Amino acid sequence: MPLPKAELHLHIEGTLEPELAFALAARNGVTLPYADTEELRKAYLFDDLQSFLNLYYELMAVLRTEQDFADLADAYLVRAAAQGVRHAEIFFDPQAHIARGVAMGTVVEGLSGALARSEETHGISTQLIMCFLRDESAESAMATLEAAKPYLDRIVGIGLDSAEVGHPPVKFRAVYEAAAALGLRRVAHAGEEGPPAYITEALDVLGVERVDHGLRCMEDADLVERLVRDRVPLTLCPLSNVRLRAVDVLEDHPLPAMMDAGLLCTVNSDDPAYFGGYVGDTFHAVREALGLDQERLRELARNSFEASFLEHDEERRAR
Ligand code: ES4
Ligand code: ZN
Repeated sequence: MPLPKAELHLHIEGTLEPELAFALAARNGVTLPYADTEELRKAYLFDDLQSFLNLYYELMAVLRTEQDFADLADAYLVRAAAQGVRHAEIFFDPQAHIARGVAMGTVVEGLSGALARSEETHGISTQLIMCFLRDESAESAMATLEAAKPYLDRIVGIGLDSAEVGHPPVKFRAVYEAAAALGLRRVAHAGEEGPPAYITEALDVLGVERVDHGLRCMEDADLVERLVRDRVPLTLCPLSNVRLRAVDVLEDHPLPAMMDAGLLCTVNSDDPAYFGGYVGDTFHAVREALGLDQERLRELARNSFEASFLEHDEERRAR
């Protein structure tokens, strides 16, 4: 039995497996620039975040209808259930779909339709977190929040993703303020490729209650002290860090040092179709590569519930 866990850093578009991509391409009459799944898999060699994002956005062309988004979410939930996931807080990137002519409503109705059946079918409670693309403008983010207003009953919070360097958190101050006023929870990717100052800024300017990645906090001792003191959760994604070359090899990942420092670390899969594993696979990989013992793995699983948006009684039921 895999450890019960919550997954807090998962881009639903990053769960698009090659087989489903080709099936949806056929269903929608979309031509992909790859002959077959084997050729597509050969493209999964990345130099950095941007080289991954190029493929990630390209493959989204196959997602067109409500049913496509529901099928995508269902496929993820089946895999997540098998890996011990009891609760999932799921990112989606509406701007990447709206830019292709797919309406906000199509995306949210499709995803939320599948998620509404998840507790019963898969034993997984879920939340949706809407992310803004930080390499798009602040105005576009604000328009996206506006477009989401009819659907806020199905969106627990907002996040910030895509190309980090050159797009500091402060660029999104206004939209985070507007989201807070609407009662939305706030998280942001920071310190994946960007500097530790982006983590500090996400806390101070955007008011985030959880930091996605946060890997590079280790370069700033004062920041580490603050994150430990305030028990700010970090949603680490070790397999992603290796594939996107933020760390050379998994054996060099700072996760053990981060746990030793007292940081509230969680382990997540990010874009599991692209980075070689779902969250249970990730637990297995860090155990093998970093020599984490069972107690440490249990601590990571416990942390995932503490860091989640579940209330305490829901949290107890989930684990
Ligand atoms: C992402 Cl690994 C990562 N970083 C930033 N943005 C993303 N969107 C999807 N995966
Ligand atoms: Zn991510």
